[in-house]
Amino acid sequence: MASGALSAEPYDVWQSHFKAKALSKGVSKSWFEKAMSGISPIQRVIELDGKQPEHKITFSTYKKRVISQNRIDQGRRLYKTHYKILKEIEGKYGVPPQYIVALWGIETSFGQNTGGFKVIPALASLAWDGRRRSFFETELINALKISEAGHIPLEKMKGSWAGAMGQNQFMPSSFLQYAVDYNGDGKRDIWTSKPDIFASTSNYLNKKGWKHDEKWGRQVQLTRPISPSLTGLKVKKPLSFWKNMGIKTLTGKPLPRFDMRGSLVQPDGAKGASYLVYNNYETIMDWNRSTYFATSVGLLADLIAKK
Ligand SMILES: [Ca+2]
Repeated sequence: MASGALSAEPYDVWQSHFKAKALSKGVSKSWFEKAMSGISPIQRVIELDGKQPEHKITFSTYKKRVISQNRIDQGRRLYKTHYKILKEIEGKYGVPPQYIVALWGIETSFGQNTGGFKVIPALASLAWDGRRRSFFETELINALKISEAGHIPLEKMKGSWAGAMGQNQFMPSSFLQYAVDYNGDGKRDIWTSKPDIFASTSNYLNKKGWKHDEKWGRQVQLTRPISPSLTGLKVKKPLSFWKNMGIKTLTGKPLPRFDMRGSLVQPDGAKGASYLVYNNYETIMDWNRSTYFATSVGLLADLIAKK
């Protein structure tokens, strides 16, 4: 048994119970036997799942790490390289290219770091281990369906230790709901096809409510202190309200007079940077429920699109 594992049940016993579930959800017997043959729990995956969360770093430190100059430069280059297809995809899903490139950069360094774990054995390890069994069993059934449908060969179906797949790190459930075969070859290939990767990310954001004519938010300047009770995503106020509270743009200009509501986010508290964020920010948080993540995607997107 892998060290640190929670499961009291031998792997084979779990797999035979799981097989009945997977077959009842529509995975064929022959595919299950092919895809699940020879799997034994991956110790590294169990270890990573059991790791205590790291001491929380500040947003300021996180931001330096995630929005490095190298990443900005690469993002700008790739934005130009793929601009035509990204604009075409924007026409269909309404998400501007810079956001797609920023998410791609932050998730996998533009596809250079997609995770080296085979998705099905990794998910099987997590499902057997049992810390979040029902979640991982569902994701494993979804992964079996995706592979059975032929979107990607088993040996190329790779992702993070926790099952986030391909260049945009979709969990199998997100893949089934949002992945798109944009290049029309019959496969939804988020591992190697740029059109499929970009369109899948765009489709996800579109379905989660992306507003084409709005930005994500912006860094702002506070000209006087604001009560902590007014900060955070639960408080949504019209821009005129924030203007009256003394909030200006970073360069000291008045906030635009759009009829929009926003929230004031201070990832490092009142002493750190302040951001006024809109609807699209919360759409990014549907992707990853972290203000660090969402703010960085927005900032990187702005830097990538900057002329
Ligand atoms: Ca395709």
